Amino acid sequence: MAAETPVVDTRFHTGAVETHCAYCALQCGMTLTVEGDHSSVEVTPRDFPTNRGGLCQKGWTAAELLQSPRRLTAPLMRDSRGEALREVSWDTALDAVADRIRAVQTTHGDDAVAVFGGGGLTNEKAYQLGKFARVALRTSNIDYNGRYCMSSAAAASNRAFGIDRGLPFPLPDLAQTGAVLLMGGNVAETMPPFMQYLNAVRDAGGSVIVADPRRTATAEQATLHLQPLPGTDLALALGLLHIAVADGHVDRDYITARTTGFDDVWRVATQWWPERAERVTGVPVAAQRATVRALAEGRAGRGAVILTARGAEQHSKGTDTVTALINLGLALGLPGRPHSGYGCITGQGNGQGGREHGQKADQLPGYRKIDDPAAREHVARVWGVDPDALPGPGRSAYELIESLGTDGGPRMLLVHGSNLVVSSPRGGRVAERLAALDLLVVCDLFLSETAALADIVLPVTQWAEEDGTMTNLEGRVIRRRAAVPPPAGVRTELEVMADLAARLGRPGGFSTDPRTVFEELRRASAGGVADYSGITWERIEAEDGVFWPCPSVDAPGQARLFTDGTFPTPDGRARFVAVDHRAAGEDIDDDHPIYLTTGRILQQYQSGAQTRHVEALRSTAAEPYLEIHPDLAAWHGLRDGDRVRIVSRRGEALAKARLTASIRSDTVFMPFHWGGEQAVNRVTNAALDPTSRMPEFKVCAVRLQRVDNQGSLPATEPSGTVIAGQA
Ligand SMILES: Nc1nc2c(c(=O)[nH]1)N[C@H]1C(S)=C(S)[C@@H](COP(=O)(O)OP(=O)(O)OC[C@H]3O[C@@H](n4cnc5c(=O)[nH]c(N)nc54)[C@H](O)[C@@H]3O)O[C@H]1N2
Ligand SMILES: Nc1nc2c(c(=O)[nH]1)N[C@H]1C(S)=C(S)[C@@H](COP(=O)(O)OP(=O)(O)OC[C@H]3O[C@@H](n4cnc5c(=O)[nH]c(N)nc54)[C@H](O)[C@@H]3O)O[C@H]1N2
Ligand code: SF4
Ligand SMILES: [Mo]
Repeated sequence: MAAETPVVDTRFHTGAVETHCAYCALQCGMTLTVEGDHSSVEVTPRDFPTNRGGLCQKGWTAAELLQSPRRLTAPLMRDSRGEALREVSWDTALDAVADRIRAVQTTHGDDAVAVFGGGGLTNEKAYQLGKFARVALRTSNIDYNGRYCMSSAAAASNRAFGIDRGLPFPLPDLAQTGAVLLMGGNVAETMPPFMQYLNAVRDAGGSVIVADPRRTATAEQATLHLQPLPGTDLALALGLLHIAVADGHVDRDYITARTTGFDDVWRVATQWWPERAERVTGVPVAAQRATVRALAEGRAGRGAVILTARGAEQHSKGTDTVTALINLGLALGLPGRPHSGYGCITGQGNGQGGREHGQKADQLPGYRKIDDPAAREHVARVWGVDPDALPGPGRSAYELIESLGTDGGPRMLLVHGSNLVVSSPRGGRVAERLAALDLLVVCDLFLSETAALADIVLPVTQWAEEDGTMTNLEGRVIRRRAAVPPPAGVRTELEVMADLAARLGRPGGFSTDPRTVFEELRRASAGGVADYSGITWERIEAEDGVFWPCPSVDAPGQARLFTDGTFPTPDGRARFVAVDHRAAGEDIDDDHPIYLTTGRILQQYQSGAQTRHVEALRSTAAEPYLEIHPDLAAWHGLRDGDRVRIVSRRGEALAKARLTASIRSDTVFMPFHWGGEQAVNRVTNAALDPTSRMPEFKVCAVRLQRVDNQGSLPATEPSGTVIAGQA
């Protein structure tokens, strides 16, 4: 089966290849040592500025992804739902996809074909996917999983600073600061090598303050742990600003010289006296005061930094929460000072670059807005098309999913780099919408839960099988290098897009060479906020990565933002934006009396589609648990290890109870790395942030039921799916 010879890059480096990890935004530097026949690949950490020789367990074991027997190596197809997927040739699969695109668009219009991308794709693939959607498919309906990730922080940063880059400085600067307030991040599990920078602050006598409803491994190592109720960070931020003003810590000169809008912000914060903030958040007044004092002392010395991660951001008020924290930072005069400012810890490997080059519904390359006529003109010229032919803004990720198969909604979906049936909120509804499609096409490495639902599955190259660039959490553009050839039968997504565009007879030029695509990306991004035009692959290699914005090949990229005292806004000033606290999308009641929050554990990555195939990770984290306070457990008659059903107004999930006094007694926590009945997203709430369209992954109301049946949870992986044609 699948007899054609794949088009593979033959320029594979042999021996030791310097590259970066397969997974998260820290993009730890590692060397892959490849045996001559590519039969074994060894990982060793490199001394790169983000990891300085450190790796987490996922990084150490990442090479297992390259040799997994469960890797997809041939296109799969079925003619009707209910039939098993069978192996087919690339020509059969691509002809079928192109035929259906044509048929669906003829009947239902161009927008009836939709695309869902991913923040793990290289810059080249993300850029090409945005272009493919607008030029080859002519659809406005493209969005991606970054909408679930950093969209709230992105919206807030753009609103305040006119630019959205994860960190405003290289990560090692963080170690030099005097105080860090980390709101809703558990980096000890999500980016372990990051901890060295926080611990350096603490060990030098500075303050590290972590706000999390759980006393996480990160909070354990902090100097102060604030333990707010999920969904109340906005009230906490307002309370902190109130104290900053009342106790005389704000920087009046900075506010006058560099910002606008403080008075409106203060009018709201006057209402948030510390006792009121304590009542809403549960954070004692003394701890609030200590937090503000620590930030003010840090500023007076080496500096102070406010960081947010998903705990504060993944809410229906995530944008306003981040805004309130930026307001606090501006009032203290932090952005632009040495080792100071606001930063968002981005998430996926290319979470930063993935949101700059056009796979977002409202965006064109270079972080341009798709409804800006000048932006359309510029990008259309690079693409060789008429600006009027470019579609306008499309639907955001979850709204796109909700619209699938509805009247006027898309009839066909192409997925590139997301296991969205596991990772989207309100999973039951998501599965229903996917089932209503005429055709679901998934490009993946593995038969993920989403791929298992597809009509056509296309096996694509991964990580160490391809060349390209990624943009890490610092805004540093780095090189991903091909170390091993892909298995026979696998193609790159650049090839898939080129093949489909050719079959559709659509213009624009879709190169299959990542470097050629990067050269085009440079031109397309030139003059945009995220300007990559001065970045070349050679510079990246020579300079340990290049920071954007980088508009000139003759000048360094801008590693540190705002240091000249101005901001990339029309008047050069940062903008305070007045926001007030509001309740979460849903509150507890008699039927659903407990708060549920969700997140990550060390050993698993995202939907688990990759890490559940790595034996060392799978064996140490085989199934989800529900973190629950012993008092709450006693109330439910639950003992450690008992099976428990988590029930919300939308659905239910299964986990094993893990009793721990480290979590608030009104809140339970469950990681989201598993599918089927073990998917916590069957329970979560799809309430969206009105600005960023971020779903509320981090708080909803549930009740718990003890399940009598003990032992392991039922297996949920699609590994049992029998594929016709495979032994
Ligand atoms: N091991 C591992 N590492 C990863 C990933 C992974 O899946 N696994 N994914 C990567 C990606 S894409 C991302 S986005 C990052 C995410 O990195 P993090 O943001 O660090 O990860 P989370 O576990 O989602 O959330 C962090 C913390 O928020 C807390 N929290 C929950 N609700 C609230 C709240 O209302 N307020 C506050 N203040 N805190 C709250 C949770 O208890 C949790 O400890 O991790 C990256 N790294
Ligand atoms: N309850 C809850 N839900 C959440 C979150 C939460 O905190 N709580 N966090 C949200 C966040 S921050 C994120 S980022 C999302 C992530 O959730 P997903 O979007 O599901 O991310 P992954 O599980 O990483 O899925 C990536 C898929 O792409 C495949 N893949 C890897 N590389 C490539 C490639 O180059 N090309 C292609 N085509 N495929 C590739 C992988 O095998 C995998 O199947 O989950 C969100 N969902
Ligand atoms: S912290 Fe992130 S980039 Fe580093 S080894 Fe772990 S998963 Fe890979
Ligand atoms: Mo993420």
